[in-house]
Order: sequence, then C-alpha cells, then structure tokens
Amino acid sequence: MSSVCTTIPSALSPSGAGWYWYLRVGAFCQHPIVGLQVRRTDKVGTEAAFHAVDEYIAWVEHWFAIESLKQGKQLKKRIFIATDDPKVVVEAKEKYKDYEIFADPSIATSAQMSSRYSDDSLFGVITDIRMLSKCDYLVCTFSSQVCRLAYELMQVDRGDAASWFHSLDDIYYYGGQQGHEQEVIISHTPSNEREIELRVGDVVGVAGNHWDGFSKGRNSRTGQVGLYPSYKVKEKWRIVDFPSYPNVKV
Ligand SMILES: Nc1nc2c(ncn2[C@@H]2O[C@H](COP(=O)(O)OP(=O)(O)OP(=O)(O)O)[C@@H](O)[C@H]2O)c(=O)[nH]1
Ligand SMILES: [Mg+2]
Repeated sequence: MSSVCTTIPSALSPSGAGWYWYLRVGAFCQHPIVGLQVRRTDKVGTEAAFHAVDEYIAWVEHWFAIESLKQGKQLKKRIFIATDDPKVVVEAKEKYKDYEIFADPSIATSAQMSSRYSDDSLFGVITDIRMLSKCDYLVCTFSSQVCRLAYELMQVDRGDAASWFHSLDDIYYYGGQQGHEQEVIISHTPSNEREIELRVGDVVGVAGNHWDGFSKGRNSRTGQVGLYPSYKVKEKWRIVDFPSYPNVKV
C-alpha cells in the first residue's frame, strides 16, 4: 500500500512485526487526509441504504474547502478509502483525477462475502479501521460498526474528535448503549401527520437524524413517534461521577 510512509519496511505485511508496530504508531506521511469508509455488499438494502461515491466526495470537497481557508493555502486533496467493495476504489480513481487516492484493492477484495472469513481479510479490516482512525476527518456511514470503531479509536488518539466526521446515515451510537435522549427547548406544533408535537421540557428518545433539518424520535410524554425539527431539542446528558481515588498516590 502506498499510503504509508515509505520508511516503514513491509509495514502492512501481517506476518511481519512491522504490521503490529504500524498499527500502534503508523500514520500517513502527508496530512491532511480524509478517510472514507464505503460499506457495501451484505449491508446495502438490509441494514442500510446505498450511498454513491459522489455523496462521500461532496463532503470531502466541503472539508477541504474549509480546511484550505483555515490554513490559508490550497490543500492537495488526499483521501484514504476503506471498503468491502473493490469497485468503489476503481470508480473513485476514474472520476476524481485531481485527488491523491490511497486504498488497498487486495484488502477490499478479501473483504467481500466469499473471502471475508479468512485471516487475510481479518488483518485487512483491522488495518483499514486503524488507518481510518489516523485520518484527519472521516466520511462514512455510522450504520457500520467498522466506521464507528475507527471514530472511537480517533477519540482515544485525539481526546475529542466530535467534529471530525460526517456520517451519511446514522448518528453515533454505541451498540447496546442506554437510550439516547434529548430535551425539548422550543415547542413544536406538527405541520403534517409525519411530525410530532413537542412541549418545552419534553424528553424525546432520538432514533436518527434525517439530515434535512428533522430528526425522528419518540416523545416519552405522549408516546408519539415521528419527525421534529432537530434544532428544537438539546442533548439530555447523563452526568455521572467518576471515582477519583483520592487515596492513591501518583
Ligand atoms: N477491509 C474492510 N472490510 C470491511 C469494511 N467494511 C466491512 N468490511 C467487512 O465486513 C465485515 C462486517 O462484518 P459484520 O459481522 O457484519 O460486522 P459488524 O460489526 O456488523 O459491521 P457492520 O456490518 O459494518 O456494521 C467485516 O468484518 C469485514 O470483513 C472495510 O471498510 N474494510
Ligand atoms: Mg454487520
């Protein structure tokens, strides 16, 4: 794979110690780089909707435009693609000639349904997840655990990566987490039968952001399920005390 520093010898060979070293500290030589995870095969039409490569790139364009302004210079557009569909890499390379695109087609090939349960494929997905986590920004679908895990690792590395991603579908969740609740700050009168009523102080269990200004959820006061304007609620944080172990000397 050409995406890693050339000074790392055989870094991505699963048999070599370099691979483990790479997973711990390895990174892209040149930044910034945006990571795309394009989840296809078994996921599409069962657990998630299809999203075209162009949809991901629209957000990459957006990110580089803002980042170029912030840095005061035109940045080279670099992306790393992780996917279970090698056609995605071919399409991206054909369409986006002005991009520098890093991807390992052999990893994507091994991730397909027929070869997924092999050691090579396992090494491949671990590598992809780690590399995604080392990118400066992620564009992916949070319906996939693969991307959510990359984002979680990003959090470990950076402290707070909350604004370092764009999900084309789900909002972030941790599988098995407690209900995600929001508190109403502005009342809402439904303007059609798909929307629900909100009163200030109501608690809504959010099921997802529809990325058109509306979220879907359940109002725990009325039991109604439906759409509401996302800006009319705020997060209802559960704040817990962490033990501070005052007796432990450091
Ligand atoms: N290399 C690679 N493999 C992937 C990628 N996305 C999905 N896969 C493959 O797809 C598998 C997903 O397996 P599942 O058992 O469905 O795992 P899951 O935790 O439900 O993950 P999602 O279905 O993505 O939410 C992974 O184990 C990989 O084999 C990717 O971006 N890169
Ligand atoms: Mg799955």
